[in-house]
Amino acid sequence: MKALITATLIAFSTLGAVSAQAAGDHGGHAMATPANASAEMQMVDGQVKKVDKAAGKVTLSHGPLTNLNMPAMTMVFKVSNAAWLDQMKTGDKIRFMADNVNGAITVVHFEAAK
Ligand SMILES: [Cu+2]
Repeated sequence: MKALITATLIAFSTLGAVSAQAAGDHGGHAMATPANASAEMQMVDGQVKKVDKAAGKVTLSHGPLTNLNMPAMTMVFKVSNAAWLDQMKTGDKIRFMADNVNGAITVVHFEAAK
């Protein structure tokens, strides 16, 4: 019993230390990290690599996603609106916003690039 209580206390005190860690150290410009990261969500360029309508997912090569602290890369996203998958095909250039929705990186805004 005593051991269980101790373990719980350690778990709680560790949590605080982890969430205090702020990432986003991008050289030159000093950028404050707001508590609500979605406040700085912005449109990002992407290119469609693969559309998986059955899974409701799309593979995009994307530029840096500053709100998610993610560098440019190619990865799989969920989409918040499955109808967007009908408007995407491999090779398309798009503009989009992504956010972390319940632990899944999700395209939350999409438009075709002009
Ligand atoms: Cu990524």
